[in-house]
Amino acid sequence: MGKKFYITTPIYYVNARPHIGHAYTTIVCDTIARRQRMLGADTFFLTGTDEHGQKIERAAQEAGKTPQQYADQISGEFRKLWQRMGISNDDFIRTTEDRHKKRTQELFRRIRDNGYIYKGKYTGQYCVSDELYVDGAKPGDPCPLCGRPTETVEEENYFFKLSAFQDKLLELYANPDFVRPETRRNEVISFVRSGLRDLSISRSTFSWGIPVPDDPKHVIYVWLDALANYITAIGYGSTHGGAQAAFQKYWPADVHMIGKEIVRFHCVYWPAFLLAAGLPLPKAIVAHGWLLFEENKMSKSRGNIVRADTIIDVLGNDALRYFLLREVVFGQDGSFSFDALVQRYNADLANGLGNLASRTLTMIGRYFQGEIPAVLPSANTSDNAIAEAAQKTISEFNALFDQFQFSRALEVAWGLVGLVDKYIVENEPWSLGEKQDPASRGRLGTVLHTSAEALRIVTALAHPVMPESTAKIWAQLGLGDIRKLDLSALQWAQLPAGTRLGKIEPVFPRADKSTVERMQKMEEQGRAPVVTPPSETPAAAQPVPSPAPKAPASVSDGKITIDDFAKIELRVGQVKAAEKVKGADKLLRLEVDIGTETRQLVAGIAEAYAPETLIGRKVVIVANLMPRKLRGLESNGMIVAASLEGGKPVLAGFLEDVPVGARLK
Ligand code: ME8
Repeated sequence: MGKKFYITTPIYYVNARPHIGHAYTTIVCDTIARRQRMLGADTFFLTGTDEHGQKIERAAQEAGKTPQQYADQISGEFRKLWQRMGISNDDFIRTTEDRHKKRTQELFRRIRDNGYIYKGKYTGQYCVSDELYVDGAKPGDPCPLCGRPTETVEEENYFFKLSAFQDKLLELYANPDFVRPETRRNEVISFVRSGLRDLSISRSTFSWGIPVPDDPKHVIYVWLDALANYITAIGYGSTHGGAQAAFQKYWPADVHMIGKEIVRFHCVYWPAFLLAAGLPLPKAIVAHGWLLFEENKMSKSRGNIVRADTIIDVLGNDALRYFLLREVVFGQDGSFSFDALVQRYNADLANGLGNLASRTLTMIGRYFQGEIPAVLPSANTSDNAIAEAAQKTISEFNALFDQFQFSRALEVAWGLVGLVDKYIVENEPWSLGEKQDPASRGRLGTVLHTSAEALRIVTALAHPVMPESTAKIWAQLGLGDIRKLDLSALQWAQLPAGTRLGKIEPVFPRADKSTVERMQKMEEQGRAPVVTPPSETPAAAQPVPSPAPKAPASVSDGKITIDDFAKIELRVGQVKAAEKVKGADKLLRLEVDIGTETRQLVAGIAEAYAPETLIGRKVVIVANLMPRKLRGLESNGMIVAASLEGGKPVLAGFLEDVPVGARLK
């Protein structure tokens, strides 16, 4: 066997039901794990739930349940969702499992035996929401991570000699791959440089946790308990031979994937615990940004969550996976919106890959009775250009993917889809198909073979991202089970002529206008009814996936026609009233006169503009946007602003005076 690959997600707290923020991390890891398996690595992918601590104990109390009952319920929801989403995790660890408790105690013992634990008294501030000791804070101070008020804790605790590891940790960060991306690495370095105090690693004023070995009045600090999952799940501390072998094989982890808010725990505490225990360190800790919804981090406490079920019910698993990897620039925050999801789905999947598959395969069906035709040796430069572009796509895609640049990698692969679309339009196979002379037949075969080969390559590359639909396209290409593909050997000119196509069916039916509204309604109602995904609706009800090769399809290279633009109604409006939206730092509620009526709009510009400065100001608004609810307020249109990376939005305006209601065109 070649190399091994071990990847983990954070283990999620069971105080809240899963949302697409959790799904994002899990999908990213699933995609990486699938790709590693296809490259031949002996892969282990771990996820699970974090079930101890004061935060969970309190959430259970509020729900009128015991912590165990509560944890069982929510952990079950996570597991069920991952199954539904086809997540390929090799194990699911719960910190309330016996195996985890015993092995975590073993880790505690080992650190203690190595002389890094002592008893002391902690008096200070604690944030229950982040389960964080806030060093140096005074009563009433907010938590530096979440901003909530901290609580004063005064108790006898066990302390970990974190201060002993300051220099060693700084040496570790010298390796640029250890903490990624760079911004997070710098953040960690400056935190550690500012000085490390010893860390309390037990609590003694509540009991929902793993007892400290030989002193059961204390429970182990929930972050030590939680971080230990990465080694307990694969057998650390077990006396069982099989488990020990698994630990030897898979540890250290190749990637701990996390959200940026838990960098400190993973990049400072965790390596220090491992160093103290004399264990090898993970190879990389990779932190991604947040998924935002309605301008804020999606989280249960803000109440602005979107559940994965809603999207899966309506557009399917692969649409969600593709959207999150393509739309969010990995490492940065990314906004989620149903509009953007449906737009991407239609542009890249229905009209992009789906249309390429359906037109290529339909023509092979029609002109070659469903058998991949042979390529004739040709001096035609357009064929060679596709071959070269495809080879280049493979190497660029792989390099970008390995650097966690998923969005760029997909952009590159879809660039090939665009090129092949253009190639088909230029070579007009539908005209060649009408001629019977041998030269036209030969040329037709070459064009369709070339298109099918490029389709095969994009499908193979996209498989880890969209396992379900690419498996379908692969089978339609007559290539059998895509899971048997060795991705490391993928290259141009591997499609055998004479391959019989499978049954051709649309893979990404177009999402119609009502799709956004349907998903919004499902979220508003809170509980998503299961509706049939478009791919499973009866054939008669399905939108036709443009199989008609007679007319050249429009080339989707990101350009729109003047008619497309005309659909957007941009108007001059004047702000009549403006106020902050309660509980949302970035939102303003505006009343805007657009000539024919005064509209209510909710805009994410509160950090850039004080409400009173906007009164009377002329702005540009998108007047025919479907209404949507933000923070319970209906927003009827969108204000146009330049959006600056890392900066504040700047409103569009006019140098000359313009009448209210004037249309921009
Ligand atoms: O922190 N955008 O658990 P948690 C992107 N139990 N990712 C998000 C997200 C969002 N809006 N919301 C959540 C914990 N996540 C601890 C971890 S690990 C030893 C213990 C993802 O339930 C992201 O990966 O609060 C984030 O780090 C994680 O869920 C936090 O999950």
